[in-house]
Amino acid sequence: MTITEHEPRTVNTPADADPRVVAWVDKLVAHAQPDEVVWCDGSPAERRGLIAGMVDAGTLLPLNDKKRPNSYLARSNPDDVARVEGRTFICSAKEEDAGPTNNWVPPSQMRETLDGLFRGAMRGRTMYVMPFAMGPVGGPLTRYGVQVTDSPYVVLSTGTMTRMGSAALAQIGPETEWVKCAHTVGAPLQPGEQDVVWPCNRIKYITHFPETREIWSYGSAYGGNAILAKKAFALRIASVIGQDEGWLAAHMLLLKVTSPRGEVRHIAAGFPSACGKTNFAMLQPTLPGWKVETLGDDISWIAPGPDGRLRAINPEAGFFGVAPGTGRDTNPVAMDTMERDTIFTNVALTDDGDVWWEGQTPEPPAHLIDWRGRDWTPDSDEPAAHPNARFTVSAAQCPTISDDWEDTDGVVVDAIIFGGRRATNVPLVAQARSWQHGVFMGATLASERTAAAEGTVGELRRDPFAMLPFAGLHMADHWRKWLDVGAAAEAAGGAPKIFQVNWFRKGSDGKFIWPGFGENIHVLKWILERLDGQGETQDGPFGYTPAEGAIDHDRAGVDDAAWAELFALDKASLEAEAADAEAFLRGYGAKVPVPVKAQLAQMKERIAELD
Ligand code: GTP
Ligand code: SPV
Ligand code: MN
Repeated sequence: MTITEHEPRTVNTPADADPRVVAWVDKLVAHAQPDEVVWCDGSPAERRGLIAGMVDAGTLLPLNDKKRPNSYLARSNPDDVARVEGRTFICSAKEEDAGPTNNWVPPSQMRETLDGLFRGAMRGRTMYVMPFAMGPVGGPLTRYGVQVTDSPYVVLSTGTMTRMGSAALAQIGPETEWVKCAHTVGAPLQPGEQDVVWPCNRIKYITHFPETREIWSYGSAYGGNAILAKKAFALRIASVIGQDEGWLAAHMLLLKVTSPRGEVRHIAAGFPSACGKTNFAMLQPTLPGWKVETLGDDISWIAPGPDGRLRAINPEAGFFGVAPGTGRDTNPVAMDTMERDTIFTNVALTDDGDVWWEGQTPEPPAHLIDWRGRDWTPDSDEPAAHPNARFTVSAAQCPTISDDWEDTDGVVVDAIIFGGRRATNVPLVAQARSWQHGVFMGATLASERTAAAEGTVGELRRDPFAMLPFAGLHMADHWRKWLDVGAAAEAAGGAPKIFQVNWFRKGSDGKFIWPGFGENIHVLKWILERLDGQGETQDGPFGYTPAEGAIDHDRAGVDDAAWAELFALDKASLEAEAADAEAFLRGYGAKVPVPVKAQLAQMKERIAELD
């Protein structure tokens, strides 16, 4: 790297910043050549200043303050609307450590590429330096990172999604391991050049160096591409740290459920992107006496506690939730959470200065400005909001936030659930026969593609542990770690029980059979019964499913015929399912753990037994 002479106009390096952090930032400043450097303190005043600047620049549009106080709309460049999995790289020293599911480029080659891209990339812009904590500041499971970025939108988002600022910086001492996150939108400004509202670059690189705990992101300002604390750190790099240290980074929501009898259980659930994590985390039970509270909606770090039992924290501090499909009738808690102090991205604007998206109300307004800033009416051919439009809001604002969501030791995990979008084959709910069977369920998880990433929506793909785009290592090593961590927890007195759910099975009319959302409490209730060794079951290819009468489906508005459809087993399709799982596992080669292969053999035997 050639370091050119470069003096930014102003730099406000805090006196207490760890010299290693300062040295890393200085090097980046010399290379990317920003006009100014701002170390973020995370204060409300700083946030207000950033917002004012972005309103001036046209990046944020203030919403009607009477309808939605302190809230703003951002419209991204139409080329920058979701995570770019094809442009995401794991640059481990050895290719086999990235495994077959990741794009791999030798680290030296990628460093050379990034070196070229970052050179002068921040000219004409401000570089923000954001120290942040993943987890409550000072907690034993909490980790630290520092992200530099030239996007004030990313600063605002990171300030909501993490504990960002001086308190985090104060935790980074000479012995602290911290993750280096370098981000630029890749759009330097010439002197006097007018900026655009959403600077980005058509060239995009989201790159990870697992061994050195580094993330380098170029060209995008959207979501997981740019808020590096989230998927890049809390899942990709954290899965590697967990591999080394014996804990699990999981793409899982975390909730607390309380039964009418006052039993409290904590549940982590892993569903792929846009498959219902936020909704499940905020479930409003339709059954009286039941209560669900939210600890997290996307990521859980699961680690053995001092007693050997598995405990989890939500490393994040906010929600970056899918807007379309979120309405008063489906997720009133999310609607309440975003009543104020929320940043909306790529939703539609109403004539009275509020936001709208498909599914918010049954009838669309007669006129809107769509996510691209164009006039829209119900006759328009395209949706008013982008399908991956999102809201960014502090978790503390959620009315169902659980009082233990910031417990530094985490909460004991009683059950783990996997789920995906499956129109066929997969039953509404099944319990794994064992931890190993549960790991098999997670490893072979599949889902129909959604708009949260590029690719053809609706196409089925295997998404092991809902981590396909988020594992920073060989996926089979991740499964091995799950087997080991579970075995250790069992030896220490009990691992969580594992379940699989599918809210998305479709009938012959092409509609979802199960009403979902608040009615999912029926499934949670059965899961809690199973944790107590109650709740009648029958055994089958997917494990234990509820026996006839074990779930009062009539109360959920599902008649006997529809209920049977939710659990129907079609031998030919299940044989095809197992063959597909087998081919999928073969793709992972010799690293596939023997217990996972053994579970597949068992599944095939159970399918063969069907009539
Ligand atoms: P990411 O933030 O991308 O990780 O998504 P997520 O897993 O948090 O998904 P989210 O809860 O935002 O839901 C995505 C979509 O699934 C929305 O359109 C929801 O309305 C829909 N959805 C969620 N839960 C259910 C359910 O129980 N039944 C049905 N039919 N749809 C659901
Ligand atoms: C997901 O795709 O799972 C998200 C959105 O939560 S992003 O943060 O962009 O990855
Ligand atoms: Mn979500």
